[in-house]
Amino acid sequence: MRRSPPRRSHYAIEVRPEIDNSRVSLLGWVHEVRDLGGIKFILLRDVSGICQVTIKKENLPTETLQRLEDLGAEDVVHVEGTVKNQPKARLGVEVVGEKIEILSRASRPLPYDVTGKVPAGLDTRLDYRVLDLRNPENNAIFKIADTVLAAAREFFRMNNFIEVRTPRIIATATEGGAALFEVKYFDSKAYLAQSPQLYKEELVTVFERVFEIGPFFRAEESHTRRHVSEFTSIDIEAAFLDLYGVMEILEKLIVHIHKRVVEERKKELEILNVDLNIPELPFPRYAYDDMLKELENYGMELAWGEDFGTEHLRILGEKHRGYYFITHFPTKSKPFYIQPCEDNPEISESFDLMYSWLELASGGTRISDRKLLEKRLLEQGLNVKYFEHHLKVYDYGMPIHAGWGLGFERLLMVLTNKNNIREVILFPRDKFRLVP
Ligand code: AMO
Repeated sequence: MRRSPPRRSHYAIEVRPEIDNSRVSLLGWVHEVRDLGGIKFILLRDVSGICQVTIKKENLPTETLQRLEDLGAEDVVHVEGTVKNQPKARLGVEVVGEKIEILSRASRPLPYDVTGKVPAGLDTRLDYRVLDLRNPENNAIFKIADTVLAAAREFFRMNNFIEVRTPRIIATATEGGAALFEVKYFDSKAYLAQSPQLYKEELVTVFERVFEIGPFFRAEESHTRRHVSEFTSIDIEAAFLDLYGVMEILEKLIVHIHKRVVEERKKELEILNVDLNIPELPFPRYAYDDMLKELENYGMELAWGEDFGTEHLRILGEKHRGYYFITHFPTKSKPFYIQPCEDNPEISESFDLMYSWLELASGGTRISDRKLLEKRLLEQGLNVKYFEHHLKVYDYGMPIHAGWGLGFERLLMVLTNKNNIREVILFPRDKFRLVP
């Protein structure tokens, strides 16, 4: 019969001066171990943090002593002992261990130093990601990520959005054919979804306000610090709103997320050395044309209609440090489903949300008229036949609607002050990385 796992009485973070003299039972990993003559100093790490355990060898039976001699980093241990205030210890407290049990041994030598004392490049870190994530700084990112997702869901519920799940295996591209992953689908072929775009639009005819949080796929050829092949998108779509309505929802969501992260993840922000301020509402809004003029002032010409390249965004980001919107992009630079402005169809009811030079989200008012949508598909060289199923929905009562897609990992980069998107993805995927 298998022995039941030992019981934990406290997490490492709960070992505080207030519980001086209490008996505790701890479970976790050996973060570091030092041998100072008669005493073993162990930094014991669990999901909550790290606490110091000291074990006087003289108190231990010979058998335990022998097993303890080669205790090493990342061994899994169970410690029982008494909390003692200790001014010399980190956090002013330690556990005087009376019993220690080694539950699992890690191999020696480990290929990677979890404490971060031996610096490693990002590629090496990602090769040993599970070890890398045990470093408190790296796992702090994902505790913040957890809060961001919960805060987003909470915000959407408060604003009458319904969470939906749309297919990942699809028949037609929506965001441009180039970045599409093809998959063998029984005897034919299919694609991995680049976004929930057409489905979320169709669903506003049922639920009025929908949101989806999930992975999407782009066969990104360019190897940049902000693109990966699999990313998480936070998407909304809402009936009876235009771009301004959904921009307001987006900026309020960002503020709500900031508030929750500041409230719930103080320790993690400290570990990451991030001083997070709650941004002020409303976020500044600039038209695409204004941005072209700004670039011109910096001596950077960009032909009207062209999308901003990294070099342009870097310049704009120098001046605009926080969150801001760029609105009214040229229609030809945006996907077919974006509504052209009535008074000037060359310009569209579109926007991007930026943070400094980084694009975080894009969205806009959608075309809600079938004829216009067909025209736009043709203008973009797409085959109307492939969109027949989608176009039919427009015959069943399609209200004016708008929405956006927010790159979850890009937002995390901002919140955790990381400049490579791979740092904020547990197991990133790009052209050069498919394992681990
Ligand atoms: P777009 O293609 O601009 O718009 O994507 C929306 C947001 O998703 C993030 N993103 C990515 N993040 C990491 N790696 C990638 N390869 C990647 N591609 C996109 C970005 C981007 O701003 N359907 C529309 C949205 C809408 O209009 O509702 C769309 O997909 O943060």
